Amino acid sequence: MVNVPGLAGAPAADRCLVMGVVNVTPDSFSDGGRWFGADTAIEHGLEMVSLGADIVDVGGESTRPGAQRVSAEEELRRVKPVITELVKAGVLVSVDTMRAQVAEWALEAGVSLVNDVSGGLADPYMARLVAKARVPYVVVHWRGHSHDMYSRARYADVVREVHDELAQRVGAVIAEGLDPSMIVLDPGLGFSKNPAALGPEAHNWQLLAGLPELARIGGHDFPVLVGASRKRYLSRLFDQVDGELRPFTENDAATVAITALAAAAGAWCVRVHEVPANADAVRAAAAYQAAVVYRGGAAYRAGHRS
Ligand code: PMM
Repeated sequence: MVNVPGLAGAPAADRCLVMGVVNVTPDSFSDGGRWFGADTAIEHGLEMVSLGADIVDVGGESTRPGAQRVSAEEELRRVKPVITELVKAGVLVSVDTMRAQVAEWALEAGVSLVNDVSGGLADPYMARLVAKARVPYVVVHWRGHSHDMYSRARYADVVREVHDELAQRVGAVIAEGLDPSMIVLDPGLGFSKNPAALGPEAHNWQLLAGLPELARIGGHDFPVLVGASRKRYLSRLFDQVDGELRPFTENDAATVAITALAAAAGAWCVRVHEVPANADAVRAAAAYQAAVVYRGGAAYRAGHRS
């Protein structure tokens, strides 16, 4: 696993970290409306920490497929009280925003990380702002805003193209002053990706299978964040009832399976809605990884004895 040395206050990363999601929105597809009020959102963030979240990711703009944008003022109105109180309580907070204006306020309020689902493409001022603040920056693979993102889900080789587009973004944000050790990559599961479960169009699954390949850019292994939780491509694994996809809230067990697989593949962090089972899964994956390393050493030692 690749660490992020710039994330002050993070636990020693001998395992994949768990980022709990607080969407302060009325319409996010996975938990829309549940944490829309500031008080419930704050309570939920604190509860997630008590259940094992290492970081709490606070966002005020829904990016579900088809979503229209909200104004910067509305986004700020939603996140301000939540970020303020969580930082005050000593929580490691990240802000989930595509806007430099929102990130700037959040950095002054004490967030430890900026999570930008547009990878710096939505706002030309974002990368320079984060560079100046010297905090980690999550660069997510993105091809455009949510209102028509499925029309852009066209790939000949999804892993190669997402890798190359992320590499371009890495070059661009470094040119804006980002320290390479502060960059975290994210394949952007669900963002301009086909939710198919099988075949050449199963973009999300291929990206999960290609994590180490995605993260290696210019001979350097970047830390990877995986946001698989509850997304539509998980619902597609299960039979439809009356032509309806299974509700996203029923995808938590499948999410835990992805967490274990991603953590075993070396992911730095997983972004999830339900913390406890995922917190268990990253610990199980760490023990599994340690045993793989131990077995490798045992085989090596046995080879030297014979
Ligand atoms: N997905 C969503 C929002 N923010 N951030 C990162 N880094 N990676 C993601 O995959 C991601 C994200 C959308 O999901 P939600 O509406 O369930 O929060």
